[in-house]
Amino acid sequence: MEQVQQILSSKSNVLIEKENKYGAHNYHPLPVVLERGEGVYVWDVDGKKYYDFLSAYSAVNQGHCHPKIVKAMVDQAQTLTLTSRAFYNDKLGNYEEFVTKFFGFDKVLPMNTGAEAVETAIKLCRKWAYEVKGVAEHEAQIIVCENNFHGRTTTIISFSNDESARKNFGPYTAGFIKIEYDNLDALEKVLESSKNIAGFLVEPIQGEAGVYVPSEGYLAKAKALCEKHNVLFIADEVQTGIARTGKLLAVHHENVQPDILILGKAISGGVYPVSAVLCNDVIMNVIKPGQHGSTFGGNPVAAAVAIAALEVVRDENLSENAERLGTILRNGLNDIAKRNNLITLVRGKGLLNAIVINCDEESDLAWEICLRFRDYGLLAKPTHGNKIRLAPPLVITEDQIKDCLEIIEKALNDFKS
Ligand code: IF1
Repeated sequence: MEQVQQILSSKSNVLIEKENKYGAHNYHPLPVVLERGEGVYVWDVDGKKYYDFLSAYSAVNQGHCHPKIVKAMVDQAQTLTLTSRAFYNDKLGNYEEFVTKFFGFDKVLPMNTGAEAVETAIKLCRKWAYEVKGVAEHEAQIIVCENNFHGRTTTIISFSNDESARKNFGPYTAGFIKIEYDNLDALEKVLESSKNIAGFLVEPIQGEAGVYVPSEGYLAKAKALCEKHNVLFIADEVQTGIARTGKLLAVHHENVQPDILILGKAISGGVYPVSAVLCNDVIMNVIKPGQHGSTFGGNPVAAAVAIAALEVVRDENLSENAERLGTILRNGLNDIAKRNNLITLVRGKGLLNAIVINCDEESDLAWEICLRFRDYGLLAKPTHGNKIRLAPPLVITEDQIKDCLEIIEKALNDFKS
């Protein structure tokens, strides 16, 4: 390691110290303090420019501060922000029509965060099991996958197997059966073992687990198995959805239409918390007035923002861009891997990718590499120790990807033994 690591400015240090002193220590951010964003770029408090290769965990697929989305938000914020659902507002119905037609479902239930949308899907699934499928009260089971990530609520962490997400937050919510991801035999076995299975909740690509892409055909076959057993196939596309993987939804790679679709993050382009649960009437109609809701869910700002954000995805062909540039990125990374044995594996789909670094999960090498990426003008973060997620905004261009590949290779070369 010949280069001297970038020294943080005193301005950055003061702000980092403030977060450290006054904020809960529930995160360990990369030391960089951002103050502005535009498209694929963010700038720190000293004016240094970076490529954003995290995209706020795939929330800013449309690029930072997309003018059309920001305008929709500002215009609506100056007109009417919140009514609660005690009254109707003039934006919600239009958004509900737009989003259901966009994704091909009868109805939508609007929420704010990804975890809330997952909770909503779980509640819908259980209620459907009791009221439509005919499962005996309190007996419904939902199948989930090992190494899942669906959010941070008490129920959701109840079926996580990440110790740091779970430990000492019990007692946990019952009613979940965990099986190996990407294992159809395990799924079939559980489906055949009980009449009480209500749903199968799955990420089409496991993000937190390090961008783990399942075998080809897994999602389509899992959907078929669920159909055979009258079990709801619930796709958590909070991270994989909205063009990130090269299709509007990751399940579209296998022509699957889930029974329940969970969306968040990029449905607002990252400007405002918006999430959504979509399904058809036979499921959605089990929820009646007073049985579920949220003060902010479906508010006029969220509705205006989400329409604009989805229009950008469609009008700027972001799925196609993610597909094409994802291939260029992975090819480039695989070329680097041939020259530098620090990369042991490149994986991903569209612009949701990860490189696996040649070290064990406890090593801090991936963190050190991310610090070096930062020094050279690219921001990314390690996940599960030795993997680095590479997920730029989908508006990135081919020239910019090539520029980024040079940065990545230059940084990795500093660590070559
Ligand atoms: C954090 C990861 C990403 C998600 C899926 C639901 C949610 C998420 C598939 C909940 C959220 C986040 C949250 C973020 C880190 C992050 C993440 F590294 F943990 F896996 F994106 F890559 N379903 N994912 O990925 O959505 O309630 O947060 O809106 O800091 O915890 P939320």
